[in-house]
Amino acid sequence: MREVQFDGLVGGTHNYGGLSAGNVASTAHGGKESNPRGAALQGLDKMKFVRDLGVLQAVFPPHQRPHLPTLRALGLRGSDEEMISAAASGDAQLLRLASSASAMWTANAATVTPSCDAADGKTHFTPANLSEMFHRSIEAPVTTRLLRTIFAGDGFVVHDPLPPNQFADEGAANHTRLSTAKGTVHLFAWGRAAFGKRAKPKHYPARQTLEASEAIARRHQVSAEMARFPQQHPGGIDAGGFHTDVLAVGNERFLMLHELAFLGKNGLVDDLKKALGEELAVMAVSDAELPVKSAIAAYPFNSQVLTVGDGEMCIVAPEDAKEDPHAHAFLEKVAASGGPVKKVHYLDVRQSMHNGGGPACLRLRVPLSDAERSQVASSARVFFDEALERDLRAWVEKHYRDKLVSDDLRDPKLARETMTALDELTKLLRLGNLYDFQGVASG
Ligand code: SUG
Repeated sequence: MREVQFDGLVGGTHNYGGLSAGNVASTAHGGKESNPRGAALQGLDKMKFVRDLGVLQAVFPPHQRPHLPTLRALGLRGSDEEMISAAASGDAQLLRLASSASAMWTANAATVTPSCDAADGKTHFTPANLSEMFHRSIEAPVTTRLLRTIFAGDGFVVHDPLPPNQFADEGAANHTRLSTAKGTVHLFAWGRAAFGKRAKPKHYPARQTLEASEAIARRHQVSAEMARFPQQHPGGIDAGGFHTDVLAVGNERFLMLHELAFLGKNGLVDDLKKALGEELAVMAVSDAELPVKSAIAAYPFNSQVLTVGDGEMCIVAPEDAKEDPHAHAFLEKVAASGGPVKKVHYLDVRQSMHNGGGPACLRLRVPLSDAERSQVASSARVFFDEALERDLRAWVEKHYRDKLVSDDLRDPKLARETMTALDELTKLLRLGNLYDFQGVASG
């Protein structure tokens, strides 16, 4: 088994819409100018960096934005241009909701269970319904279609997204797989219980429900011995830790976490040590050492922890974490601790960070065996080799704007530009028709 990092290509409408309550970067940057081309190139630079570490890297395409079928579903009528103009009336909220490039954060695309952990021996995917945030909920149908196109072989099961609301699901951002010689544990974390009384945050929304996490473990056939359902700390969510991966990250025999990542952290760590043995290396940090404010602003936990050879690991962190003294000191301490992580690399993904998405948000981890990987490669050109990198850079340079403010979303030419770009991209990636504007029916 080797893990493939599936990064989301940033979409041509990447903008700061201020759409995600509880995500402090999204709120703080709402209305500011964005740079879609710069954002897409930062994403490609990260993919190249990760590939050059010897890690398998692949891409998912962006979604169609503005999403005209959504505008139509919300009662707008007429030509594309007329709908865009109607959606832009007033404070243009409908247009912003339909225009977010949020599918770039593929950690929220799905939860993935490797075939070695599922009772039926298949790789399971549940596309996230993202039902807590309207602008994200509209990603689910295209994500499902995309996963079914890419993972079409017999060894894969792509489920339907869970039903919404009480089964609100945010995908792999709340899921962590840990594994040692002694065993494997899946942490299916959640922020609120839809039924029954549990602690909840006071200020910000808790997005994922316990019921959703339990349903995923069941449909993915993860045994009760392997599954754990820790709760995100309500205080962590209220500080801006809307997803688990904002305050914790794990990989194989390594876990690093902030004290406000999970409720009952100490009990959880004890339980993990029991299940996984002394091989498990845990780096937990207190709020006194790394204030949660720094963790939220600089995203040291929203890093990729990558196995780069012979069990050795490195961390790919956002550059912001180098600039924050607390976050920097903590990451460097992790690398010097004698544990599996030997080095921290800092990359600039600020265009994404300003919407609350660090390196970990930008990728979906898909562990695949050689045989499973060959089933993927035969149907689509998604593996990020040098030739694909060259083609994608040229594609971005050709189609993307380098400046976008809220008012630009009103420009019907922008919608056309993105459709032209995506039409070309589906050919380049050999994905066939994927989008509604290509004649594929919604739903
Ligand atoms: O869902 N931001 C995303 C960021 C997702 C981060 N993902 C992980 N932590 N895995 C979100 O809040 C902001 C869009 C805007 O405001 O324009 C946004 O959707």
